Amino acid sequence: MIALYYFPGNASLLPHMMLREIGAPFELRLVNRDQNAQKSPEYLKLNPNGRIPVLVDGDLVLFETAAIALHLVDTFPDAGLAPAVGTRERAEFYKWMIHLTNTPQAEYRAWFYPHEHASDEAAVPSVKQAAERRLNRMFDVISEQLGDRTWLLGDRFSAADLFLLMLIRWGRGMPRPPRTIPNLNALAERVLARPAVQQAFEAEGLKAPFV
Ligand SMILES: N[C@@H](CCC(=O)N[C@@H](CS)C(=O)NCC(=O)O)C(=O)O
Repeated sequence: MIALYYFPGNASLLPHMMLREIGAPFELRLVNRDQNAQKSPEYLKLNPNGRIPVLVDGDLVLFETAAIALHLVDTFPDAGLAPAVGTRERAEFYKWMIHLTNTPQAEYRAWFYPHEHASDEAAVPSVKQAAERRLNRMFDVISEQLGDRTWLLGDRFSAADLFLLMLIRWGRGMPRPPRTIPNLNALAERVLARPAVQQAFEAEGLKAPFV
C-alpha cells in the first residue's frame, strides 16, 4: 500500500495529482505544519531533512518530490505519465523533471524562506527580491520553450505538466505571478481541467484562485 505524507498545496501536491491520475489505491497522511510536525522525531525518521513530501511504498521510504514522481512513473508505466524508457521523448521528460525540481522549485525555497538565505535580518527583503527576479527569468525561459505547444512534451501530456502547474500555482502571490504569462496560464488551465487534478485539489481543500 502507498502512503503519501502531505500538507495542502505543498510539494506533495505533485505526487498526489499523479496518484489520482494513476488511479491506484493510496492513503494520504497529513503532516501538520501548523504544529511543525515535519520536524517531529517520528517524521524525521522518514525524512531527516524535515521536509514534505514523503512517499511510503511497502518498505520503501522516499523523500524528494522528483524522485517520488519518477518512482511513480516507473511503477505505473501504463498510466502514461511519461514516455517510454529509451526514447527521445523520455529524455525530454527527464530534462523537464530535473529542470523543474532543481531550478524553479529550488528557487522558490529562497522566495518562501528568505531568512534561510541570509544571516542578517535586514538582508531578507533583498534576498526575496533577488529570488523573485530569478524566478521571473526562469518562467520566461519555460514560457519561451513551451511556445504554442499544448504540453511541455508537445502533444503528449506527462507528469512534467503537473509539476509545472504546481510551480505556477506557488507563484500566485508574487508581484508578477506566472499565470500572467499567457501560454503558462493556458497550460495551467488545461491541467486544471483534468478530473484527477480537480480531485486532488478538492481532497486537499484547495480553493480558487488555483493559480
Ligand atoms: N527538495 C525537496 C523540498 C521539499 C520542501 O521544501 N518542502 C516544503 C513544503 S513545499 C517543506 O517541507 N517546508 C517545511 C519546512 O521546510 O519546514 C523536495 O522536493 O521534496
